Amino acid sequence: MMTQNPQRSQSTTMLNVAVVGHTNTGKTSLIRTMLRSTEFGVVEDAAGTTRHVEQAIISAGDEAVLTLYDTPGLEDSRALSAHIKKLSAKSKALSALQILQQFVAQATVNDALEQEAKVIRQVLRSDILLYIIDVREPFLEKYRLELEILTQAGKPVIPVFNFIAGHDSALAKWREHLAVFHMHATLEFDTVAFSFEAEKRLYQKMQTLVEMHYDRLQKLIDYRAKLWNQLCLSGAKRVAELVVNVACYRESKGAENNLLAHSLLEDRLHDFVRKAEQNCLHDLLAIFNFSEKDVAIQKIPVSNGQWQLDIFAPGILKAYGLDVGSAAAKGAAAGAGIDLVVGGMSLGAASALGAIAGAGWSTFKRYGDEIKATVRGTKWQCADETTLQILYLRQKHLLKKLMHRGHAAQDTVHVDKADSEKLPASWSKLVSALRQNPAWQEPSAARNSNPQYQEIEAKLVEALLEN
Ligand SMILES: Nc1nc2c(ncn2[C@@H]2O[C@H](COP(=O)(O)OP(=O)(O)OP(=O)(O)O)[C@@H](O)[C@H]2O)c(=O)[nH]1
Ligand SMILES: [Mg+2]
Repeated sequence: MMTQNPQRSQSTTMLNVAVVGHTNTGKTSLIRTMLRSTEFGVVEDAAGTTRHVEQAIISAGDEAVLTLYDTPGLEDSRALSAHIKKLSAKSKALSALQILQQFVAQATVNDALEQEAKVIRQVLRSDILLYIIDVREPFLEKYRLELEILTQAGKPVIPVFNFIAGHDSALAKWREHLAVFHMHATLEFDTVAFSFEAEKRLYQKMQTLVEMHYDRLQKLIDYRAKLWNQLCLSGAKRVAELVVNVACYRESKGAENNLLAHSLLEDRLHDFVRKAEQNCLHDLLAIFNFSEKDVAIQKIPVSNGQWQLDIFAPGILKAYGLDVGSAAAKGAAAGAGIDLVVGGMSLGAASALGAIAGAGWSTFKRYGDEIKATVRGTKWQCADETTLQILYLRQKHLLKKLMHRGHAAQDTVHVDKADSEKLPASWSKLVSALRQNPAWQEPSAARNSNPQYQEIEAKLVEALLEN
């Protein structure tokens, strides 16, 4: 719980935050990532994309805490600076702030500096400025002029370094230049590579710069942290549900052993697995607020709501670093994703027969279906080990990507490549327990309150969220 600070009188009004900077530095992108929405504004790799000031509210639950103002990028800093210098030469009695006020008051529509006037107007109305920097750019004269003008407004400024991935030395240089402007409280916030920590630090910087809003910002930080944890947990639970859904799937295969019947069963199983994975993908995107539309925009390797690399495609085992020479991969069902077994998966044919011979009532109750199946010669068909492994690894990878993907990202998510994802330590045990409980395939009150099920789900979720 947050603690009230009696020493500070706290503001009850909204905090107004202007996002400013040179054109094409990622201002709109930053706001998208902060809002976790791709709906806000227009993002484009071109100067002058944002033409008007646009606003978005950030709330802690139903309490609105701050308004973010997206502003057009500053383009002609040189002309702006020259114009402002001319104004101050004319009105020597005016303070630096009054000069800016005069500039805004005099600016007209179709003025050459109309865009710049919109920015400065918003700067003057705001409590705090986020100055977005593309660190790949050298510290040119135009940036120095921009900073001079912005600081003239007398508002606290948080320089935000964008495009930082792989640009350490450029970042260090920018720090040095900003120090000359007494700006030390800088922030690294890559708008395409989201990290909750960076978001938290941004609000913490605001807290130190505008103490009046300290408590409400703290409320916001706590709220966002809770929300973030819930989001990650929901994502992991959804993937666990997929693993359960597919691992518990089984279909009895009649005694008739013709090829046609076999291939129909195979198709059914494939369809089932594909659909299950597709539903999970859809839900994960929704949980992290990436819409179906974003799938196209964000170039996730999915088309028509399906993974581009089919789960049963040749080569997928290798892509996931799974042992291609393994028995499962070499067996009759290689690439088919099918385990064809007589009796229960866990028991195997031999032990199932053994169980019939010496089974007590409790064994029969538990494995009865398998035993009866064995007697009747029924075979069960289930998704094989490798299919389950790929499902898990692929979704774990996607989950991680979505957790760290800013809503400004427009590059391709490579989820089809092997990464460093690993199976949970107790994977085989978990899977075999699931296979023995086909009734768990769909959610039910009985399943969800079953301690063994709960333990399996918890282990899957924990493994999915660990780094
Ligand atoms: N790689 C990378 N690209 C980014 C990042 N931030 C923004 N971009 C890209 O940079 C371009 C400009 O982003 P915008 O958010 O439109 O920039 P802006 O500052 O709002 O631009 P104007 O409105 O024109 O002033 C887009 O193509 C973004 O996808 C980043 O952190 N990394
Ligand atoms: Mg913009």
